[in-house]
Amino acid sequence: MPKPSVNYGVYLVTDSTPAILGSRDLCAVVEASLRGGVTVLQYRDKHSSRDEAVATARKLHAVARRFDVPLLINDRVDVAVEVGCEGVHIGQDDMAYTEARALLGPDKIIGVTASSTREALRACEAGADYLGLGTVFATPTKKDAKSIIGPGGVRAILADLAAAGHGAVPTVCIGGVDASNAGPVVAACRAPAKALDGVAVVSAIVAAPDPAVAARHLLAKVTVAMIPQVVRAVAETTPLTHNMTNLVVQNFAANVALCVGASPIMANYAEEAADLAKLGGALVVNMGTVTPDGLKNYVQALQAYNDAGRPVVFDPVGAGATSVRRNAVKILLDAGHFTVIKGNEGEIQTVAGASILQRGVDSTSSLSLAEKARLVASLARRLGSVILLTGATDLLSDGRRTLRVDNGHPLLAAVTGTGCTLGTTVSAMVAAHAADPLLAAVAGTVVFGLAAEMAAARSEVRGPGTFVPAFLDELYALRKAAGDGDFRWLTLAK
Ligand code: 3NM
Ligand code: MG
Repeated sequence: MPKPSVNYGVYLVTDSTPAILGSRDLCAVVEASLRGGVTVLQYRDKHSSRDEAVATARKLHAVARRFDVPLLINDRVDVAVEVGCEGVHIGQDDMAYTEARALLGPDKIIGVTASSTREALRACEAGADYLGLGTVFATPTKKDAKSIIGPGGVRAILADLAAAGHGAVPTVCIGGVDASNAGPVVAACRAPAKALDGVAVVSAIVAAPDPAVAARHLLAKVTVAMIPQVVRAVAETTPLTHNMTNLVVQNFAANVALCVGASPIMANYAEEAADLAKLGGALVVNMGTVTPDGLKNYVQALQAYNDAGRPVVFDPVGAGATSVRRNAVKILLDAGHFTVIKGNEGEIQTVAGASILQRGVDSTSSLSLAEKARLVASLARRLGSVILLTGATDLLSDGRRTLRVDNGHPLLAAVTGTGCTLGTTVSAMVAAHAADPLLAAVAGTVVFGLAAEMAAARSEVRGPGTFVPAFLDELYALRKAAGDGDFRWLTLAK
């Protein structure tokens, strides 16, 4: 079995002591946190007997597997071996990395705590799969913490790792992080060439009155704080966005792609797709103005990008408007896999199999926010895609993590093709940050909505006509700011 790929975004470390856990059941707390969006789990228990630890670890492993989240064990390598979970986390005073690796074999994850550049480099050279950097802030959870290094200390280690060629080793920070400071901490821990991959917390979730809500808040803060990394990756890599899109928006979509820093190609002839898919970009299949020929081309291009392992964004424009389009959705869903599916409520309901009748391509809304959240999460699980349901509030889910975005402006709805160009924007982000398509889709959605808000606020913008050029300018300005390492604009995000 290959090493599982891990999303380090919201990393929960457990604590079974009464001071943190109270009288609650650890498995119940962990299950709630997983519902809230925890992405990786570490069982940390310094007090239980070996038998108790093995029994608890087995239970936690069963819970974590239901959420497809890896379980790591703190320190007690023998427990991890016995339980057969995904790996361990070792501190500087625990078993040596090489010994742990010998016991676990090559396919398990081994994370190492580091408080200094020296410790971090040594762990990377030994082959650590990720690093836990800290202690960031003094915390009652770990009273014997040796060194409080602050965000500045974390940033310095990250810079040194990048300079030493270890920029690809994932990192989280730990110690005193919670939803109230996670955003600023992630921002402050960013070195020019290396950012954090997530934050690790104990009490922010385990001691919270509602661990699911706490995890959801933390996930939202961490995700927003990681958006600049994605925007910057687009600015730095200029990914190809191959649009097979409708004839209404081709010019607008190409300009939006350029403004966000991508390289657009508007190629509707699928014979080109196999060559284009090799260029490291992403494909947009936008089925507005669909024709029989067009549909055949979408299928062929989708399969070419699937074969190349490159992302595909599906925009089922007007999916519920006609039987032709409903049928096209079925054909496309059967033909291959989409990384992201983006649509308004009627379109997403149609993708989910509901037979609703949309009036043209317009958006209508009948579901509550909670119903929309359930719809995107269940559809995401079923299709293995990120679902982005657009509206005044946008909802996004990869089936495990569900997030809302409230950026945007009513003028977006007064201009044709803005929804389609959001699909193009998302494709650029997913191309540049394929490792986490949900984060990439959130980044595209936030940047798009933020640019609209900033454009609408400009004095020369009096309506849809003056909005469009201002919107393009603001998208361009956001990308330039991210490329220059100026992330202050994110404080504008709601
Ligand atoms: N390790 P809280 S700090 C388990 O610095 C642990 O290596 C640390 O708890 C380190 O999120 C810590 O409640 C406790 O502050 C973090
Ligand atoms: Mg330890």
